[in-house]
Amino acid sequence: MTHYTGLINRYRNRLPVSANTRIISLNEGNTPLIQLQNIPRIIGKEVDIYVKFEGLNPTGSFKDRGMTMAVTKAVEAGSQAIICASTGNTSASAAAYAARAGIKAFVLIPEGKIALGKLAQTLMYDAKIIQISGNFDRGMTLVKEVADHAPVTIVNSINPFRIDGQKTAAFEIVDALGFAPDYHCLPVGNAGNITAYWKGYKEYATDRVCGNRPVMCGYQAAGAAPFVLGEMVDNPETVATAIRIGHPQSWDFAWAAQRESGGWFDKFADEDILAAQKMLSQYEGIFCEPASATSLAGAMRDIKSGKIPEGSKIVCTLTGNGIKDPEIAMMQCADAKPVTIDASLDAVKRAILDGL
Ligand code: AN7
Repeated sequence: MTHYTGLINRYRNRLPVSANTRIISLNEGNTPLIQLQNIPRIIGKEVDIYVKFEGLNPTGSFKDRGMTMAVTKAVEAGSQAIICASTGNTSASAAAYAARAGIKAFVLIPEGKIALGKLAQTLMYDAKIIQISGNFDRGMTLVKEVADHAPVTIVNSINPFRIDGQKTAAFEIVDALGFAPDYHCLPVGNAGNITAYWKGYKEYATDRVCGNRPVMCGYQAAGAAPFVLGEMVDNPETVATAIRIGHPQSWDFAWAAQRESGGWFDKFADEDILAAQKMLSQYEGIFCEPASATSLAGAMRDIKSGKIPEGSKIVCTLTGNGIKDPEIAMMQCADAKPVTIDASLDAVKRAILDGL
């Protein structure tokens, strides 16, 4: 048994690094693929649903896969600073990997629209946080402009090394199952991740590591659903702040993934997203952030309708950890406040009897 040292070392022969490259890693990747046991029964269909729990990466989201590559290559090129626009997770990840590398991270975030945990961790990693009175899309535009005028490397997913790192999630799924799933469901915001998964699955299929490729199903929040509407959205709104994005950068790549895989895009009301997040916590013991639950909301709807037929093997990516957004969780559980009792044996006994 060798010590796991991150996805670049694991998939080195499929990534653009050399023997001399200094790898900037926090041992990201190698996340669990967990088969759901109760939800298929609840929805009453014979399907195998697996979740790829990316919330167990070092900073709590899938962004770490792309960031280990992007920061490794930035450092290799001699960069002293990285920059990104973010709805929260990219900024947290960039900040952590910059800290690890000993370089500076500048992050542009929409003021008041970042989940509390993401802000807290980004502060702790000591990034230079620049809040803007505008949304992610505006931040992305500014980042692209400023990179022409300042010595900073962009680490948003327009950086192709991000996509290379993130494609390893598809490798891990195939390596774990021995085949690619029939359907791969994931939330879509800036559309880097759907691009990366499709790249990974195609690469493995081309090299005959697996014989099949999944149908790619991209799910969005109803208020931020440019792929469902077929056009950019200027004022995206959703409770799932991670995917509050109206002008996705990987527009053409995501459409190619949909077309080539025979897949589709769909959208979900905030209530449906939050209901899926609660179900996953309550019935499976898996706490993801709201945006991540969009993948399960989509899978459940399409399984129930038969669009995804019985007998299918389905993987849902859970992109981020629920602990990142404690305010949404407390809001969801507002009616389930803890009971407060006397610190006596009798009172505890009564509380247990009441709760059984
Ligand atoms: C939990 O952090 O864009 O479609 O700036 O944090 O690849 O953008 C986050 C995106 C899904 C969407 N789930 O992925 C950012 C950012 C979570 C996310 C997405 C994000 P992409």
